[in-house]
Amino acid sequence: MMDVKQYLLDKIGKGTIHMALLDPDKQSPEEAGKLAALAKEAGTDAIMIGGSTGVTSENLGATARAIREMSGLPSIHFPGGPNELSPEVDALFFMSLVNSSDPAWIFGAQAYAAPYIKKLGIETLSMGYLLIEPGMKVGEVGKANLIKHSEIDKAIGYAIACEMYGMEYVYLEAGSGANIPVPANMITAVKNAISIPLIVGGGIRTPEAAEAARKAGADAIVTGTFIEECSDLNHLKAVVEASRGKK
Ligand code: 1GP
Repeated sequence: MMDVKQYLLDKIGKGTIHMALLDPDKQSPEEAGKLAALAKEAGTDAIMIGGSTGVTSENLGATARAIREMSGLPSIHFPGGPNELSPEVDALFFMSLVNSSDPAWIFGAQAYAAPYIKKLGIETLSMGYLLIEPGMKVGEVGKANLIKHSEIDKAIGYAIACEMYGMEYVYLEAGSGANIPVPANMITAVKNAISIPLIVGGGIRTPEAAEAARKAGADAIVTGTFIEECSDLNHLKAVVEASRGKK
């Protein structure tokens, strides 16, 4: 069984990594496997699996299996709620939407799912999930008190609190399909305030945006929509390569 935590730490120790997010509701497991293989060829380090709606234990498990068989990359479940779980994934982000206005998204869903996750023996990677404007669908569904681009101190406060709680990662999320990714100055300020790895995602779909997030200090860059829409290996490579390496 794969130790995903160690795998990620080893990779992040060498530079920023790239993770491709696939939504199991948006394509067949076979197509997801093909996309994962393409992403692997482009240099991606891991595949995240998740979506806000339409994810079931069945499509999640079948997608994770196809990713493993067709790309060999680790799959990390990025849950949209407590009712989708599969032992087929290599790890799960055990996450709290820390700036939600609804306790269910902060600790309720987690308390509900935790016994099942334990029973299934899934490796957990604890993560503080912080929603930045515009937040998109996950901002609405998660009832987030979105952090504005000008509210750097607020983002820092949440991130330090996540680290003090013992969380292993902080994720600055602009929301899938965001027209503006998390700004570089916010990434840098948060990165400088914490010593745990910083994940950044939402709205990153060009080499320039990926490079800006990496140079600002992101330890991991997530792209979702872009991977699903990109069939051109060269463009995929350009974004993945701009994401990875020295900060
Ligand atoms: C969403 O941050 C991720 O959770 C990815 O966003 O789909 O905009 O790449 P995009």
